Amino acid sequence: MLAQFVPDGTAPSPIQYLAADGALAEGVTPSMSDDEVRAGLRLMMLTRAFDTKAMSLQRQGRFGTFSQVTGQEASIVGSASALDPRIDWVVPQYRELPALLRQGLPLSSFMLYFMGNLAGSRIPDNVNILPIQISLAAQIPQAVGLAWGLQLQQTGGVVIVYFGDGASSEGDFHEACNLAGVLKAPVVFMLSNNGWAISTPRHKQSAATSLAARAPGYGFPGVVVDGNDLLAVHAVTSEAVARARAGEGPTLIESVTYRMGPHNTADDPTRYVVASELDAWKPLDPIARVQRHLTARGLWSDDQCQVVEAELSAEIEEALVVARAAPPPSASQLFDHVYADAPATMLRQRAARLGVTA
Ligand SMILES: Cc1ncc(C[n+]2csc(CCOP(=O)(O)OP(=O)(O)O)c2C)c(N)n1
Repeated sequence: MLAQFVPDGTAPSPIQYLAADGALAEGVTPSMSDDEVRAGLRLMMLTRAFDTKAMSLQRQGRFGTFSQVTGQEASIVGSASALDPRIDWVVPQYRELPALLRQGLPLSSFMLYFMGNLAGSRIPDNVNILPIQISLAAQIPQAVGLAWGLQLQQTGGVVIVYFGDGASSEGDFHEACNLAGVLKAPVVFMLSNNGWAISTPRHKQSAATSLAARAPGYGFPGVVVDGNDLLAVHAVTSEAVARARAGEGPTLIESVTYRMGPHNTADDPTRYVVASELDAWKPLDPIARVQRHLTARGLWSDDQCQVVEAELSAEIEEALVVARAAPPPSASQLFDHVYADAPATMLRQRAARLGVTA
């Protein structure tokens, strides 16, 4: 597969294992067992169901601004499933819920974050993730620093850092790639090219024909994968993780996928996405593709689908009960953890808010 890594600036066809109808490409051996594929499908379905729930909670005023994953489930689940959560780390942007869950974050914790409860920002011990990052690309140099640390400590761990095509225009991305290449840091750069950065289309984001083609300029390989193909994403990421673990350094994966929903709950994509574009991507839905693949092999059915959907719905409701039972955030939390030594202006604001003297 490494032979397909981009050697120059041309845009190669994305690596694909599963056709849109779910058929496995000839001569291809999946890197996931059937059980792993079923677990991956379940996690993708959970993510899709949660997107619907989160949108409804946001509309009821119970959730803050939330970015849905819809359309990108295979890209995130396929890549995260290539990790060993005991030693590997996930450094997210803000659209990677299933990767956080696979690393061990409870769904209720994730909910608390969007409920504005500080407890949702407390990552449990032994869950190898960094916090959600809203400031675009700021997480990428941090991921390289983390990978460097793991390299120095010789843990054998690998870091995967997620970001979008928009974030890949930031200086932080390029500086991080440069340092990672020099250090041969054990990091996988997972670039989710979902077609849009809010309302900026991919063709206005960069004149480069392939975003993965930037990697050789930093001294490591880049690869383009069909991001709506669970098996292909898993295979490509597994290879990149194996390279990193073996001391061979970083890989840039450009996962070509599509954001099928709004940028977030505050966005209305009908103002800038033509309906025909979304229609063209619908038959490429990553969840339906895996379901078709498993159905053709006698490993999935409509009945099973209904059972799993009911289980996932119950799982989400249970997590919501746990999140709602958490003590509500106190007003003083607004001021905690902002500065080690609070400046006078903030102390005054704190006193005014809490009704005490500064
Ligand atoms: C440094 C910075 N600049 C601008 C923004 C505003 N902003 C939030 S999301 C976004 C688009 C990000 O697109 P992309 O990186 O492709 O990720 P996607 O949301 O499509 O997954 C922008 C411009 C920000 N959060 N941080």
